[in-house]
Amino acid sequence: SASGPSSESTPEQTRSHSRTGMDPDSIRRGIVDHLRYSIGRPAATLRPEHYYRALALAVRDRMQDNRVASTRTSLELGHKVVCYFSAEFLMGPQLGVNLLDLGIEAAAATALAELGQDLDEVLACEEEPGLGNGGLGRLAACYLDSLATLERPAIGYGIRYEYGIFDQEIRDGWQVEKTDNWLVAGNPWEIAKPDVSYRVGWRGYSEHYRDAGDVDRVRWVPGRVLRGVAYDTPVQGYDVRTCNVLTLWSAHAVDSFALAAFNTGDYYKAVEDEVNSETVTKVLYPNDEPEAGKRLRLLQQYFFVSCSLQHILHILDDLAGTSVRALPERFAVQLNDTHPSIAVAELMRLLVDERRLDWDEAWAITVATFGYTNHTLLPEALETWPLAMFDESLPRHLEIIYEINRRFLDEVRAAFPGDEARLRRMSLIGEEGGKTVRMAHLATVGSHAINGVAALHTELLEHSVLADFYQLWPERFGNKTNGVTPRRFLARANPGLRELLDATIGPGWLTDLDRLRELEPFADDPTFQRQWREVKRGNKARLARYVHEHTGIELNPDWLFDIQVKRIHEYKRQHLNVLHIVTLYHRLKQDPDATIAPRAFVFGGKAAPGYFLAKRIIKLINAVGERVNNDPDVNRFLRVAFVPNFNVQNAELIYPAADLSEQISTAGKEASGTGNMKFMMNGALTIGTLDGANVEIRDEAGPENFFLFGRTADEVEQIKRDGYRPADYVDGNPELAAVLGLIGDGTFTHGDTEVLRPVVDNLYRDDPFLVLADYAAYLEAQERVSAAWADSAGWTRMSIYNSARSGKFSSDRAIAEYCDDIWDVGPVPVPK
Ligand code: Z16
Repeated sequence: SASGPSSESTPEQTRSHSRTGMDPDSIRRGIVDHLRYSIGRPAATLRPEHYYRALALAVRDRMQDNRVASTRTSLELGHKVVCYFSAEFLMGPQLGVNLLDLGIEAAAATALAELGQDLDEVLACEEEPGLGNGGLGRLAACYLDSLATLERPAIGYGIRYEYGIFDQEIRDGWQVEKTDNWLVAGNPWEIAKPDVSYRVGWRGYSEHYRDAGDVDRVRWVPGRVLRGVAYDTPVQGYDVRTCNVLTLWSAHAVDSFALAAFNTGDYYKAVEDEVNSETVTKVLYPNDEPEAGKRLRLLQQYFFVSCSLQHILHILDDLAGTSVRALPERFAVQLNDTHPSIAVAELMRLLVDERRLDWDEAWAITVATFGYTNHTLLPEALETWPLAMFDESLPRHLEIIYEINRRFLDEVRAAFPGDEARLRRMSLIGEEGGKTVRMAHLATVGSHAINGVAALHTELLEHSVLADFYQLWPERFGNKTNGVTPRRFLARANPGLRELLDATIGPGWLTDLDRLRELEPFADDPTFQRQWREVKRGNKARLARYVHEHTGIELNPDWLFDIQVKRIHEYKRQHLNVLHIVTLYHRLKQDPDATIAPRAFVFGGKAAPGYFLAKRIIKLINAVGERVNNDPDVNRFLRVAFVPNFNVQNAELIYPAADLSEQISTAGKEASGTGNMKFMMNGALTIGTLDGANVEIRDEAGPENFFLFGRTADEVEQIKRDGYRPADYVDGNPELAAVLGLIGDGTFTHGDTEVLRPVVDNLYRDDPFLVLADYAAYLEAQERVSAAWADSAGWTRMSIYNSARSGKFSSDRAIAEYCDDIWDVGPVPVPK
């Protein structure tokens, strides 16, 4: 029934709608009901975390109404559904954004107040689902938000890790990892679907047989079988009825009754199987760039991909009269990096072995269904699997990959006759140093659309890593510059700015971020400038409180806040930032009369537990910080804080507090970056290289509102080709020599000359990411920053321009492009 008045609703609907009303009274009743029926504790023992759970459940009920309406609309009307396959979804806290999306922040605050509770205190009780490492996982979460807000039917498919990304503690300046037991207190957002369950095999062998029609066929006889169970989390769009879903799969043993039939009475064997099976979804691998060859990781990938594809085919079967041949008309499947790329072989197996389609038809369906997004050019990050291990785990899939490869290489041979070197380069099987399966090649060959995540990245992809494929199929390649959701990273994270924007240009900007351009006429208005600075100062004071509480370090909100938060990685060059700090320290110590514009340097980020140098870089930051913060000669001008456990929750405090955003990766190494966009929206200026999306950020903001420095990607390659000798840069720069000397001589480590030695030695001898080659240019750019900061009105104007021109970096723009160019999915309004 249509969008008519409530008189059209059935009695059940009327009742359910009044139970899930959006006014403070209904919400209060929802909370009280859940306190009683879902939580069930004596009133006297209720604490804020119980109110959190009760409110979350009441909010989930309201989203569930929208979810039911959304599914009904898209299934009945036969719309195409986007399926986003990702091994990571870094969703972050859910309550705040869900209240925003439903338009019930004020109503919920009122309802809680009537129950004697404070909304902020209740919000702080949420344990965030950290089911991702960094950019890629958070991008997937932003895209789910935009898909729902743009009213596109979509399902996110992934893994329900029992342990997400580890919690980071800092002890004596070192990173210590703690397991992230995020499910202990229960997860009010998910709905277990024990009836949505699929079997997933592995190991075993494949065999030929003749089917009833006497046709020769192949089937896989797995040696082991697992069971995947779906857990659904609703994903509400902003100010719309559309509510999509994130389906995460959890691994279990197959039905123990079935097992008992073969192995009578072996109860303990069944329990042991359950324990072994559950390890598949036990823990997220904590590397933001993959660690080669871990069998369990391959199994995780195959497990969630197989469950998801079986689920999709099952939905298709349930649509009366819809043949599996209609798959690409009804579903678009996007592969978020190579992690889910085994889907290409699995879909072929399902179509050819199980649905008995012929190869050519199955292949056409497969290629029309998949799109592949590449997120990295770093050669060590391109996933490959040792052939022997792959064969043992997924023997039938390897056969299918060989057949895909045979036909593919024929196509290459026809297009480039006699080019044996090209065939070797393009093969799905790598031959160098032991045979491997090349997952990026599988994803590319199996997709009708391949994209990079920023203009520069796509350009480099087309001319380096995937150049041969680009030459074969140029029309399949395209760019989709990343974006981030303004709902979480502006409206939620920066309530002061949200209010100022609403008051200045009206509320439309939140779903049409280009409208922030309407701020430009106010950029030099003294009243508006004063309001802008007040908002920023409030955000800096809020972060300073958080930093003090978590580190004991005091930061002055009147200082320039210079912030670098992201995973710790050599290519991101946190150590270049530290070289700048030590340079300032050195200058202040050398000249007692020197003064500089005071700055607070804030760092945050996790190092992969096995990444030796990244962990030393964390120690370096903390060691320099300890010395700087406690030395009265310098702590009047400099402070350094490392925020422990950078995650989505504290990110929301950090981005809005930045004056300066550090985006200083070696050009050509950061595929896009998305933190850079979050800073820009919140009015930070960027100091950065021409890398990833920085290039487009500078284009949008205007070069006069961006502090550019450093070698270009081409220059980086040239320097490496010519034989880079970092020591030459030290010999030619006495200040740099002194700075490295201070780090190596124990100045920051109570006389210990060993702790930081690996960092210094690596820079001096090897410096794979050209830290020393860019050092002088970086210092010069930082001097431009200090000069600009001295002119407060000028800085404020630049800050306003950065926000005003950040519209392109909304994930709404990115998702609209994916929908138009790759998925062919339009809006499906769900009647209110
Ligand atoms: C990841 O977060 C990224 C790339 C990758 O191969 C694996 C992981 Cl887990 C990041 C890129 O490093 C970053 O530049 C980009 O902005 C982000 O993916 C989203 O595209």
